[in-house]
Amino acid sequence: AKLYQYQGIEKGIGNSEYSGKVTFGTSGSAPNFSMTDPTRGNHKTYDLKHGSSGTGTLFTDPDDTWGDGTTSNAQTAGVDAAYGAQETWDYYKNVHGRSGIKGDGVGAYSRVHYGNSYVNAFWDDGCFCMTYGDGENNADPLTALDVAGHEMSHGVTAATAGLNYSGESGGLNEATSDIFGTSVEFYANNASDPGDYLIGEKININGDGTPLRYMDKPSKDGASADNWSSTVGNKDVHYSSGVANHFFYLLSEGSGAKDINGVHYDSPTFDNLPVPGIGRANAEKIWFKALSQYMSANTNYAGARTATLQAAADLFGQGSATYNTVANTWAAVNVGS
Ligand code: ASN
Ligand code: ZN
Ligand code: CA
Repeated sequence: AKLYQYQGIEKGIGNSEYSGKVTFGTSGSAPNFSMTDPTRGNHKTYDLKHGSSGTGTLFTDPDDTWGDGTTSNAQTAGVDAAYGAQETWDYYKNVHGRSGIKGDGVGAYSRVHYGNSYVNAFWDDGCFCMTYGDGENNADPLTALDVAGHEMSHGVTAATAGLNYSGESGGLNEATSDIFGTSVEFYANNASDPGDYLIGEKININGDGTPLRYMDKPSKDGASADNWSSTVGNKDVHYSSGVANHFFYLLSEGSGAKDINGVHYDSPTFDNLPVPGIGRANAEKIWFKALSQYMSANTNYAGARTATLQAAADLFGQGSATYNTVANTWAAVNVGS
């Protein structure tokens, strides 16, 4: 057996742009391999070759070694997208016991090289697929791990709470994608892209290397809300998400200054009272249970508070220290009872 085969399951070797050298699920045999992952719902990765419709062309390769780590090789963005889908699948399966986006073992698919200088990525429930542009001047594809986890998590939200994509529920929808995109990044434990509470830190989306969003203090992006107010639902959903992103950071790590994987955070609280944090793993469990069992299409921030408290009661007991910290952390972002 080849070194990169395990019990007959093909493993491609990928030279990604953002995650270094990776192994990922592929199919076939020499000289006809394809970017189809039989162990994860047959997720497939396609090359749109700058088109903007249809599925494009399934990536194929003669020797199962893909990409060269640069954008001049069209396969490279495919490697990042396939690896991101793989790690996101494994995260939901191994951490939350969910097999695929709908929990039915069915894989989505990914499309890369969408359009020309397209600076976005998106999930589309209609095609049950995610799509990635190549960024400004086609120089920085939006295929980093946290972006892939973010987009695929829109599929999970659609299949569970179904949070409407406007107002406060829209902010919760966006935050859920940032929360689980970040969780996937930590889960993957990739040396080239270690976990952080920043969104889009690898894709140079602002042209100066700064991230797209900051969970410890969302207002650092110049537009996101740190705390709830009665008008927060009027903001774009990528900014009203700040309240829940801030909640998740505080619930995971606690307030104040902290360094994690070489990144400095300094998270304030609305009332200036400190909160301790319960650890990211517990925060993820609470958010996932709240999303999949207690939130629905019109859940607002007050409803998210109730949903996470119900989840915390199920997991840790009503009135437990963890339960009380969830309540205090909502107060720390100005969401009260
Ligand atoms: N990348 C964006 C997102 O996933 C696309 C959008 O605005 N829906 O939120
Ligand atoms: Zn989103
Ligand atoms: Ca990140």
